[in-house]
Amino acid sequence: MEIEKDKLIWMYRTMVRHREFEDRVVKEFGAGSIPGFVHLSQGQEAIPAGVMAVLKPDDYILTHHRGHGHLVAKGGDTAQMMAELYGRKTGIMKGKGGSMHLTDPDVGDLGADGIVATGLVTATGAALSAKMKKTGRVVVCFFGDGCLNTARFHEGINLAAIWKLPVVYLCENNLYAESTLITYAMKAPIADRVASYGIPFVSIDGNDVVAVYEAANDAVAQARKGGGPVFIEAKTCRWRGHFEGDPQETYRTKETMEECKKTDPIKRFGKKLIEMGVLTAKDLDKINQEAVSEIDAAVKFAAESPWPGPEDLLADVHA
Ligand SMILES: Cc1ncc(C[n+]2csc(CCOP(=O)(O)OP(=O)(O)O)c2C)c(N)n1
Ligand SMILES: [Mg+2]
Repeated sequence: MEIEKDKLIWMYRTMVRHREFEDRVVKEFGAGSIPGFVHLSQGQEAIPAGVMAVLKPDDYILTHHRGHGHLVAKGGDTAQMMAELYGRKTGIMKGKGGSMHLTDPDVGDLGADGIVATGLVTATGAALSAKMKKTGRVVVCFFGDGCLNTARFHEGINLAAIWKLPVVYLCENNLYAESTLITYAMKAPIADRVASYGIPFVSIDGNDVVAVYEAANDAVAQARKGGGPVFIEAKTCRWRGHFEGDPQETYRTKETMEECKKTDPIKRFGKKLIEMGVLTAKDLDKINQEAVSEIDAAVKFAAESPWPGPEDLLADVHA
């Protein structure tokens, strides 16, 4: 499949911005500037970049606790996102949601959720609304392998399948749910489980942004033309602990983690772009530098922003 040059460059830049945002979060969290829990997705950058390169601005996504990259790729403002992680009033959710609940309906991100697998039912609802209102929108639901054994997985996908809703289920299979290896939690292959819902299943290398783009392109096209849901398994690797501070040594070895880092989707795609003659090494450096400047500015904005005041306590609270 031929992918336009601008799109290839956009995907590279998006992965780099995602990585830079999170690398900086590691530092700021370590320095004590970011409160609460933080879950990072370094190593998984090809998935949001490849999918979002296919979606239209008003298509919807649902994400999860590891959702920084999805919002970066969907068009979220990194300064407001960083301010949200800092818990500041200027944050994308006025400092009340934090890292696990980044949501920005203005760019079509209907929300992340700290409750595992919530997005699977919300996405089905969003897709039902798109179908009933004939908006032509497609919904992509990002979720982890840890959601495969929840009731919401069954309820969400089954309903979308029988009603032929315009939704793509994108399983980011990084092999772990916290410390639990997928082979411990699940006996049947994912493909068999999906087959029981009667919808198409495709499994791809989720660290290859072009493979992600191509799979998403086919799935979104099928959903948009009324063909119903598609399930994509994107195999990937979580570079850091389940949460920042997770020591990991009780459930995976140093060697496993080293192996995992060999799959760097950004290095791999950068090399490919140079080979294809799309960009030079100098161009890649420039993109990296621009991302560093963007995130520097985001951190400065967050650090200088005010905290919410007592007057904000009951605002946006509904009874
Ligand atoms: C309903 C529910 N059960 C348990 C948890 C605790 N928990 C948080 S993340 C997580 C694992 C999620 O794994 P996965 O879906 O594979 O996503 P990943 O963290 O690998 O990105 C669990 C069990 C939770 N947040 N919500
Ligand atoms: Mg997982």
